[in-house]
Amino acid sequence: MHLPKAELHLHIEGTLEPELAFALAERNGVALPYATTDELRAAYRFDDLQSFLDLYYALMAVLRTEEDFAELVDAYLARAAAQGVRHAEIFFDPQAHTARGVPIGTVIEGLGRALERSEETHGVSTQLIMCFLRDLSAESALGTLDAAKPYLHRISAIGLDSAEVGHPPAKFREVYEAATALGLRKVAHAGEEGPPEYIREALDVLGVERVDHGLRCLEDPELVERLVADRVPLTLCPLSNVRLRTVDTLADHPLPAMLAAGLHCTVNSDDPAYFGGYAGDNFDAVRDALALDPEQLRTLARNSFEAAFLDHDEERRARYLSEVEAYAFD
Ligand code: ES4
Ligand code: ZN
Repeated sequence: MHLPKAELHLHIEGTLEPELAFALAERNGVALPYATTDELRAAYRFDDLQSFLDLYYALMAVLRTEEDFAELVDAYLARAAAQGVRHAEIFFDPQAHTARGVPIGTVIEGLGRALERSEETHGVSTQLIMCFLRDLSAESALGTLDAAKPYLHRISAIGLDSAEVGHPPAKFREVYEAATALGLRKVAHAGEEGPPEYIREALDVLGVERVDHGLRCLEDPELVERLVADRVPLTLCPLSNVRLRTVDTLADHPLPAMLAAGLHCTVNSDDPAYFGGYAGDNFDAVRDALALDPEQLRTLARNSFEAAFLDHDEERRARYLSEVEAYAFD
């Protein structure tokens, strides 16, 4: 729980807890199809990625103003800091907001306002990763990238998320080329529900530097060999995999086998308000269900800082890494 760690796979919209959702709904005059927070929580039972996404997009309707986005970030950072997170690279889904008539500037300035005081307020360094919804068109993604141009100083990377199957990475080749030209780093969700081929495409066609999830690489031994050889970080999300039924139970999660294979695994929370826990909760859960020993946990924490986009601040990375090495498990 308190082991220093970097969170590298976190959708800020997925940190919207029922209590905040109801408070924002009231403040903004948005009607929710649930009477109480308990009733809403009871709806958090998912069959697959799409059944989750349906609720995730519906509940975002309560996010309308800069202040809403800033409050969302502040609430997340407080929880993350309490669970040992020292650095967070945070996804957001601009198209999920602009489609509802919320301007992209409202989203980014609201998030940015809370993020710029995060080190001071929470002791967490942060970056922002702008994700494109892969079930929308490449043109929509290009338009979003264009609309984000006045705010690029706040954004370090782009990502690709939402419904994976049927929307292969190659669909977004042009978008990733344009982002590269703008000096942005690149990640993408691949191999969560989609086949190993999507992971190859994300690497070969999009040039991603980390793979978000990447779980299904295990079906392709040659791909595993390549990911190990190239030390490509995978941002795994164990509790998410259980809730979205990618794995049957946490005890069945292949994380130990992936570590043993030499894959550069990290443990993250994905959508913690929906999936039963934040970064530290994910660490505790895999420790308990998979009997990970302290050195395996330390490796996961070390991996998270090694995979972080901290190339412009290697001193900071070294400081975080030395905190990991100095950590005493009790
Ligand atoms: C997501 Cl778990 C997951 N997968 C793909 N897209 C997402 N957006 C938010 N959570
Ligand atoms: Zn995700």
